[in-house]
Amino acid sequence: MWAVFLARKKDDYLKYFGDFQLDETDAQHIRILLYGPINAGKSSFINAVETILRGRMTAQALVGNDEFSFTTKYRTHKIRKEKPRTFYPFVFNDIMGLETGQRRGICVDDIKLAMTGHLKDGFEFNPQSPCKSTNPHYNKSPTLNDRTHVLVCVVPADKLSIISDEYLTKMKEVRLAARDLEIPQVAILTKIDEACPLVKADINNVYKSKSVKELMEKLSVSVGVPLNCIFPVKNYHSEVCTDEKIEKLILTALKQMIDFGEDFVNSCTSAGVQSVPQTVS
Ligand SMILES: Nc1nc2c(ncn2[C@@H]2O[C@H](COP(=O)(O)OP(=O)(O)OP(=O)(O)O)[C@@H](O)[C@H]2O)c(=O)[nH]1
Ligand SMILES: [Mg+2]
Repeated sequence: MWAVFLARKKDDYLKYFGDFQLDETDAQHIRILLYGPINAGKSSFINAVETILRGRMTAQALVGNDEFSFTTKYRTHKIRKEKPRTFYPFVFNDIMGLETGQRRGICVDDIKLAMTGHLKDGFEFNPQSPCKSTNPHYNKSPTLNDRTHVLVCVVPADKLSIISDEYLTKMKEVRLAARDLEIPQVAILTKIDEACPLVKADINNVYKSKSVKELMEKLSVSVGVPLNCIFPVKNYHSEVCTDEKIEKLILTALKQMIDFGEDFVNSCTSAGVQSVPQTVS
């Protein structure tokens, strides 16, 4: 599978994304929501995609390295195209990270509200309690455009072997809610450079690395995402210039997200799904 995906050239991907348009659907863009433990590389992934598509280093999503989630607000990240005032027809939602323990990290209910389109941009996450319908950032009547079209589980490879059951339970709750909403799911395994010295030395070794393969299998079992929907990536984090080998892994993951999102938006449009369920269990 790897060989097939990665045989594509970076320029082929850039052309594909540059030309990509949604059919006549009830949504103007594909909305991709990233969730996962704190420090997993959610914000960095968004920055990496923007860096690649814009051809220069960017840092739209703020990146941290703390024991608390660095991202505290619900934000939609759009990516500008070369032509002024034009954007790619896909957007990313960045959210606070999950943490273990009660009242720490994002409330799982807020992730469900994000998936159903009930959160407005700028909502400040509060680990103590989820967004209430009286909050000014609560969207009372979300449309297909506001809801999540692809859910991405982001897990760091270097922490996967010590990830606690508590994290997995929270992640399972999100996953089951997404399943009930029929939202397609993808997982990305970040920080593969930190998990395997061979990969750190040369990112091309990702195809040969036994430990990356084992981590992907473990992730598949842990979060219930099929192996062919799990993508190992290394985000830009210490680099000061771009690297095509890193980029191809990220573009491969992005392509899958866009394909899944397009199918979902098309099927919602043909089924006439404009408004969304008010709650998910
Ligand atoms: N080595 C390595 N470091 C990474 C990678 N991705 C992200 N990082 C680093 O990991 C740290 C956390 O990254 P973020 O993107 O802020 O993670 P996050 O999931 O958004 O974290 P919160 O917003 O706090 O939940 C930063 O120091 C990043 O530079 C990666 O693929 N490899
Ligand atoms: Mg973040």
